[in-house]
Amino acid sequence: MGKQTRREFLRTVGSAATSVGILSILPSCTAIAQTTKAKINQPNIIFIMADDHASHALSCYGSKINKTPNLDRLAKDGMRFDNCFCTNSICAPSRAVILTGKYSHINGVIDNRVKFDGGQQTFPKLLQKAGYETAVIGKWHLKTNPTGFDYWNILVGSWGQGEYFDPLFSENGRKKTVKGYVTDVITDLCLDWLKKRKGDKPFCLMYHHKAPHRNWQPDAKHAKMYEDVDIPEPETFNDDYNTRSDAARQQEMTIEHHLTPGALKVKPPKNLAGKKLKEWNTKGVHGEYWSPSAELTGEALKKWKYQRYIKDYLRCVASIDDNVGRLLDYLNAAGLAENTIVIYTSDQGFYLGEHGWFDKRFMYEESLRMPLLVRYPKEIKAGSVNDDIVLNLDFAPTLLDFAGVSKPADMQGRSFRALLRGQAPGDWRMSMHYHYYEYPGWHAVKRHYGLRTKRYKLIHFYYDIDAWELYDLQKDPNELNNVYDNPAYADIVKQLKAELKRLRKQFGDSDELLINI
Ligand SMILES: [Ca+2]
Repeated sequence: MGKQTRREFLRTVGSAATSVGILSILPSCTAIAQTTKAKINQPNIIFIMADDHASHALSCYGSKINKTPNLDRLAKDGMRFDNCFCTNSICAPSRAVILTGKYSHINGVIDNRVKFDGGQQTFPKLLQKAGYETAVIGKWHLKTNPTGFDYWNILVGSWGQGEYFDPLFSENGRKKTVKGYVTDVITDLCLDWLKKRKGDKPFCLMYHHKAPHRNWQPDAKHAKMYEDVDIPEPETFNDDYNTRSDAARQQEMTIEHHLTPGALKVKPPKNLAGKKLKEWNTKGVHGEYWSPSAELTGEALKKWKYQRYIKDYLRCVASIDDNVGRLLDYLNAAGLAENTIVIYTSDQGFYLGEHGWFDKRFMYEESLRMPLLVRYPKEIKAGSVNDDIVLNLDFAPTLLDFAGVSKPADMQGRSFRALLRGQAPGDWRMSMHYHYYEYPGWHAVKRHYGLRTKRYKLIHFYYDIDAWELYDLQKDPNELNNVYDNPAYADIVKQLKAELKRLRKQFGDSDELLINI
């Protein structure tokens, strides 16, 4: 490779990426100068977030295993983002990034064990100052009470995860059990709040589902969906991790070995019940499993577990789809659809059997990618698609931009309002930085950080390992072939490492933090 500037290099490595997977059919955005800011109209905002809903379980993203007609309405009437990524693929950290517009090592929530410092700056607080009425209803999961909201009603049972049936809420600090199925209940509470609002302030409602988080309990309405069919297994279901580092081999999130009895919702055989459940409940050890019947072992048992898992996951998604449909119908009926930005996303992606896994955490595509659909008829062309790299880090500055609030200097994301208008700025990012910390911990995914461009992904696993991986997403969209040690990629590795170093410096991440966090 000859001498290139950094941006030239990133353009080169990004230019071929539109042939990756579903991106091959998408138009690429033309970079044009940003237009003059529109006259300030403060639109309403409804920010819908699911928990663990992978983009490949939405039909508007080309799902091969389910249909989501109501969520697809948002894609049909708005914009679908195909390269929206999270900066740390796990629940509480992603939520903290969204609220603050800052990386985990800056906002403090590096993993699910840390309490969120609600005293810090968040975008709902800034919206309040700008005249918005704000509310959060549903899953919060940040271990401290919400701040910056005029009204909050959050799930507090099961350590903040909430229950699927008759969930326990805290309404502005008052605990109350609400009868019903959690996805219906959260939607009912949102509709009640919308209907009872008084005054003429613009509003921002954060409508946060628990589903489809484990343990994937469907409601009666969807309990028999997929009963008579087999859900196809993904292409990489039997990945042998042959070219990877030990991080992939030493995790504990396989369908085959690590789905717990609680997650599968099966009872162990009588003679094993006491021993197994005691181990799982008291130690978090879930390394021993039993067959649903004496005949199922090995591959047959893995297949059975996958069907058991994925069907309940998709049934939970179906309920979200129905309920988002109810909300969209209400917005139409109330005349709110035109001046309300509706966003649908998930705190991160999820493995739906890819690489033999469930759960998230790794920087590989299925958990790195977030679904992101945005509808706002006043500025977004119906049915549009964007493949620029946007991040959960950008949500706060984007929403502030719509509210006419300048981005605070310490906020690390960038508004993608111009992308929503179909006008990609010429200097939009060509790469993103990722960092996962929760190790040692649940599912044993080793600490790692990395860089993703449109074509390449470079990952460094560290802590009790020192291993690099490189994937050429153009040639290897399923990330099965680690080419880090392939001499043909030596130049690419060098340049990607330089870019990774630049981004880590820009965002205040450092080797010192790797040791001290
Ligand atoms: Ca999650």
